[in-house]
Amino acid sequence: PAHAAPAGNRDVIVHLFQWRWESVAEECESTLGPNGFGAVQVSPPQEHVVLAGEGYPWWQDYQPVSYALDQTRRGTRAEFVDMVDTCREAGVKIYVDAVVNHMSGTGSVGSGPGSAGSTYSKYDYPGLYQSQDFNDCRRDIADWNDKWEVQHCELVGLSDLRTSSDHVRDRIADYLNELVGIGVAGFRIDAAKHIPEADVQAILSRLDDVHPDWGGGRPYVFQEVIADGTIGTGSYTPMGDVTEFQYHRDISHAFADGSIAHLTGLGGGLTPGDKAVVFVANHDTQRNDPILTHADGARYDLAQKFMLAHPYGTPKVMSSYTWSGDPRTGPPMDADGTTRPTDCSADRWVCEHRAVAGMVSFHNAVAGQGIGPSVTDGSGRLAFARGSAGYAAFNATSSAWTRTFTTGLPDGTYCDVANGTFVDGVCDAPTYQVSGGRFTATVPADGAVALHVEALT
Ligand code: LAG
Ligand code: CA
Repeated sequence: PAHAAPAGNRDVIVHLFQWRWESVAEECESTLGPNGFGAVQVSPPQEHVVLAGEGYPWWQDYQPVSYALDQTRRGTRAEFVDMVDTCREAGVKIYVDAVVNHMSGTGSVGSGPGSAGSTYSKYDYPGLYQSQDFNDCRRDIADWNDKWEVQHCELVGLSDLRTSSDHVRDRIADYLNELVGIGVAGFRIDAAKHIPEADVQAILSRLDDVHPDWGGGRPYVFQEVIADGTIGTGSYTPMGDVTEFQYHRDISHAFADGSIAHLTGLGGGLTPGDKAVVFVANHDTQRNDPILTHADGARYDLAQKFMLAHPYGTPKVMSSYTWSGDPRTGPPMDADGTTRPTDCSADRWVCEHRAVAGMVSFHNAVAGQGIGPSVTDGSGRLAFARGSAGYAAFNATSSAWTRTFTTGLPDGTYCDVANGTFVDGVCDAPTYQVSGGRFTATVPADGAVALHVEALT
């Protein structure tokens, strides 16, 4: 690789939502590896429905019609394999979004050739699943307070797999193990709450160990569980990590409201941090229930930077594309619905992960350090130490914040990784002098300053 991958703990996930495989590979080499990202969550790689009549929406991916990897709107199987190899060489894992609760729904077409040409209709996927492989409750989930319904009826009309059956468990495991064989290191389990816990357990127990470059061992798994009074994250933590949606609501409201002074305690009372995947926004919340998203600009970037500075949870950074009006709008695409390569300075790609790339180095450098001491100034400003390894200040107000901060940092000249990157010893950001443990900074409106011991210039 062109850059030496930073050593140490690398667990930060970036969701390159809807990116082509070749674009993910380029980003691993140019940006993700050098800045210390741990993994990319890629969009679902299995064959999916093709909904020309609806303008090729992004959510085609969440309606599998076979587990063929060749091909999706994002590229061929060969391009997928090349992406996994290229990213691994750059020190970056690939986590696949595994859509295994269901197959297709009725949608605008109830049958058809899928993206790789397979014939199918709802409840009938030749050579893979037939009618007996789907649960008997062939209607939408109606009573979300009834756990059995949530797990055995249909989520937005999607044919619900009979995951209690060995045949279904084996086919899902075959699919996931094909990906592990290619070098995929982990999975997001889509709609995990809709799969009975024992079925998730039975599927995961069939998985092979990951590539030796990742140390062998079980694939990393995080389960999408939108906890409610009926099903909590604790039901799924025995099988792996879980998404913590309350964290998303807490951090997003705090930054949206400019009320962040209390956030040293963020995550208290939620899923234990070593089991929680945390995020400011995801591809669903940014559409269905937006609190703070890429559309909010600097304040949103600030929240993602804070997430990377705070010790709770495994951070998942969002990388989006914009749409106007209809949230079903797919990514930049050709006339036939094939996704276009990402160009962060063109089309509708936002690439907000690049604005926070330097903070990934902060997250990695301060791993294992506690939070504090901290200082505040009103409700919109908060600064804290991460032991003697790092110090970060956040200003969620519309005016600059100038003060002298007392840190545990050794004296020296530090790269401000909140406002640029530190790669191969090169600081592409302002620098600050720490002397006697103290430094004076002007933290910009809706901005941050962050110093750590692995970015001494
Ligand atoms: C998820 N997690 O549990 C995904 O994060 C979410 O993005 C998926 O919904 C959902 N579960 C199923 O995997 C997305 C769209 C839905 C879309 C669905 C299937 O948000 O709007 O449903 O993917 O493509 C669409 C239509 C529905 C229709 C359904 C079946 O919007 O009206 O009933 O397709 O035809
Ligand atoms: Ca189910």
